[in-house]
Amino acid sequence: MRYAETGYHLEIDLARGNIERVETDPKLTELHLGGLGTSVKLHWDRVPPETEAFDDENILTVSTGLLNGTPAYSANRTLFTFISPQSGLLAYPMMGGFFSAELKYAGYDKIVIRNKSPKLVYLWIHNDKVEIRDATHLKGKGALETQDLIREELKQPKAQVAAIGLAGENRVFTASIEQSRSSASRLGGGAVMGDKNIKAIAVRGTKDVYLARGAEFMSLMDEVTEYINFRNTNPIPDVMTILSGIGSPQEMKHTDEKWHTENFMWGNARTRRRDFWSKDNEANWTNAQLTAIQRLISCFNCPQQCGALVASPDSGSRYMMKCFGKLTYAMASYVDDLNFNFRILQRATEYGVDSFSTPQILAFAVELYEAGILTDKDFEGCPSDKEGRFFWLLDRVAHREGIGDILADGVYYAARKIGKGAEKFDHNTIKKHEQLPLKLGMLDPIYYLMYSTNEKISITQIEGNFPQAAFPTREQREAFVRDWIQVPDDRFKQYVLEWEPRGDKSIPYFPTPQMCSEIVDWMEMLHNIDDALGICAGMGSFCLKPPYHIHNYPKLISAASGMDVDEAGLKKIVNRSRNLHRAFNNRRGMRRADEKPPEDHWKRRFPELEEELLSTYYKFKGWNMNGVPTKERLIELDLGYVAEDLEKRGILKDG
Ligand code: 4KX
Ligand code: MTE
Ligand code: MTE
Ligand code: MTE
Ligand code: MG
Ligand code: W
Repeated sequence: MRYAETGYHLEIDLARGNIERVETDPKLTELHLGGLGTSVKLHWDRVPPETEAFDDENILTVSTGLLNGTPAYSANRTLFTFISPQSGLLAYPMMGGFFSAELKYAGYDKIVIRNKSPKLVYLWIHNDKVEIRDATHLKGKGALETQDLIREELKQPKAQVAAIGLAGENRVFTASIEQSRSSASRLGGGAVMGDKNIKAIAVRGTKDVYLARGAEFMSLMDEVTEYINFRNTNPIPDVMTILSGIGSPQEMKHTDEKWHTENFMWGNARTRRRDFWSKDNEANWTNAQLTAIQRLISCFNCPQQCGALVASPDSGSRYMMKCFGKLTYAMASYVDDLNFNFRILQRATEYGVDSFSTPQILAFAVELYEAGILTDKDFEGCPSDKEGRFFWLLDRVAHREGIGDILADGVYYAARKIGKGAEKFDHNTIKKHEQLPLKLGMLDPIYYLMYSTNEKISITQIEGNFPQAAFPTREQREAFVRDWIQVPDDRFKQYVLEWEPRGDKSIPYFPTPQMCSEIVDWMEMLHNIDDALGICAGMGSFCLKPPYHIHNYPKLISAASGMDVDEAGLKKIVNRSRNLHRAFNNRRGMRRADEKPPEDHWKRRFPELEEELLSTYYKFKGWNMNGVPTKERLIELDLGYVAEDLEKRGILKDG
C-alpha cells in the first residue's frame, strides 16, 4: 500500500500514441518526496543535456505534490517541468486550482509526456481510461473557452481541464497554461505544450488517496486550522498591507495599491511614480475593482480566497484574476486606469500568456518605437493611443504576425534580432527572462542573492518568511519576533532585532553576507518543501509567519506518507533535490557569470560586496566558486552519480 502518493505515473508517447501506467519506485519518494523533487530527478535521468525546448526529447511533466489529494489545506499545486524556450534551463511554473487533486484521485502522481503528436490533440484521463483525442476543431480557441468546450464534448462537467490558447499553439515564449481559475504562467510551458501539439489535458478521478496515520494527521491539521484562524484575525502590524496576511497576496480583497503603484516601475520598467496614489486615483481604482469583481474564489481545499472572478466592463464572460497581474498591463502601458487592466487581461488570458513577461515585452516594443528603432512600417495599422497600441501589440504577439513574431520570443531574443541598439533596451531580464519591474535605490543583499541564484529565475521561489525590510523601531522588532514560532533557529530573531533602516546595521552591509546566506537558504528551503508537497506557498514559504513551517511539516509528512522523517531528514531531502536541480542547470551551461540581477536593478551597486555575497553563499551551499555543487557536497547528499556525471563532462574538476 502506498500512502499520500498513488505510486503510479502516466507515461504518454505522443508520436506513437502509446499510453502506459507505470508503477514508481517508493525509494524515490524517500529521496525526493514528490512534486518538484521527483520531477527534477526524472528530468535528470531522462533528458539529455543537449536537448532544446522544442526537441522531441524535451519531456513535459505534469506533477502533483506529495500531499495533493490529502486533507491538507491548500495542497493544490500542479507543477509543470520542461526545458524553457526562454531561459534554456529547467522551468517549473505552477498552478493551483483543482487539477492536481483530480489527477491524484484518477490514480496518478505525474503525467510524463514525450515526443510530439502529428496533429492537435487533447488528453482525456478518466481514472484507468486514458485517451488521446482529436483536437483539430479546437485550433485557435481561447484557453478558457477550450476548457468549457471539452467539458461539454465529454459530458463531464466535473472534469478539470488545463489548456493553452492561441499563444501556446504558436509557441510564443511567454505562453501560459490556464486551468479553471489558475495559471501555470512563467517560462513558456504553453509553448512547449503547443509544440507537442497538445491543446489540453482533461482529468476526472474518483478514487481515494490513503493516509498512513489518518487520525494523527487530522489532529495535526486541527492545529493548523487554529493557527489559520488566528492569522486571519491578526494581521501583522507595521508591514505593508499586502504583506500582513496569509495566502497568496490578497490583491483582490485589498484595494490599497500604494505599495505596488509607487514602488514598482511603470512603462518598460522605467519610471517610479512616488506620488501616484493620490485621493483621486485611489477612488477611481477602488471603484474599478469593486465593480469588476463578481466574487472571490479559492483553489481546492483552501480557506483563503486569493483569486477573484472578474467580468470586464465590455464583455460578459468571466475570468480569474489575482495578485500583481491586477496591475501589470496598466503599469507597463502607463495607463492610469485600472479598468484597462481588467479589459486586456481578459483577452490575454484567452490567448494564454504570462501576465508578468508579456506586458513588459509590449512596453519594450513601444519604447523601441518611440526611440525610432522600430518604425511606422513595423507598427502599420497600430492605433496611436496607449490602450489601443497595447491591444494591437498583444494580438500581433499571440498571432506571431509581423513585428509580433519577433516579440513573441521575449525581450532578450527580440532585442538581439532587432539590433540597431535595441539590446540597450533589454535592461530588465535575468537569465534571458523578464524580471519584476522593480528598480530601487540601495542594493539589498538578501534580494541580490535571491535574484542571482534562484533556479526559477524569478524571486517568487525564494522570497518569503524573513521580513523584506528592517522595522524602524526596536519595539516593532521585539513585537515581531515575540511569537515567531516558524524560525528554524533563534539566531534569525537576533538578525531582525539588530537590523536597522539606516546606518551601520542597514543594507547593503547588514545583514552580513553570512547572515544573508542563512536567510536565503532558509526561505528557499521552505519553497522547495512546498513545491515538493504541492502546497500553496501562501500557506508556507511566501508569507511572514505562515501556518506550515519546518517544525510541523515533518510530522505532517510522516503521518500522511508513513515515512520516518524529522527536521534534519526533511532538510536533507530538499537539499538533495535542490542540488540535483542546480546540477541539471549546470549541465546545461549555467555558471556564476549568469547569476546577476539587471545592472540597473539598484542605483547604488557595490561590486566587491556583491562578489563576496555570491562567494559566501556558494560556500554555504557547498558549491564551488563557479556555482557548481562540489563532489563532497554531492556525495554527502547521496548524489555520487551526479558528481561522476559532472566530472565526466569536465564541469567538475578536482572536486
Ligand atoms: N542607507 O532602495 P529604495 C513582491 C535610500 S516583490 C542609505 O529605493 P525603499 C511582490 C535609497 O538609496 C519584492 N540610503 O527602497 C508582491 C533611496 O534613495 P534614492 C519587492 C538608503 O523605497 C506581490 C531611498 O532610500 N521587495 O513582494 O526603501 C506581487 C529609497 O530606498 C538606504 C524587494 O525588492 C540605506 N541603508 O523600499 C508582486 C525587497 N536604504 O532614490 C511582487 C526590498 C535605502 O535617492 N524591499 N536608501 O537613491 C524594499 O526595499 C521595500 O519593500 C520597497 C522599497 C520595495 C518598498
Ligand atoms: N499569468 C497569467 N496568465 N495568469 C496569472 O494568474 N499570475 C502572475 C504571473 N503571471 C498570472 C500570470 C503571478 S501573480 C505570479 S506570482 C506568477 O505568474 C506565478 O508564476 P507561475 O505560474 O509560473 O508559478
Ligand atoms: N505556491 C507555490 N508552491 N509556489 C509558488 O511559486 N506562487 C504564489 C501562489 N502559490 C506560488 C504558490 C503566487 S505569488 C501566486 S500569485 C499564486 O500562487 C498563483 O496562483 P496560480 O498559479 O494558481 O495562478
Ligand atoms: N514575498 C513575500 N514575502 N510576500 C509576498 O506577498 N508576493 C509574491 C512574490 N514574493 C510576495 C512575495 C508575488 S505575489 C509575486 S507575484 C512575486 O513575488 C513575483 O515575483 P517573480 O516575478 O519574481 O516571480
Ligand atoms: Mg501559477
Ligand atoms: W503572485
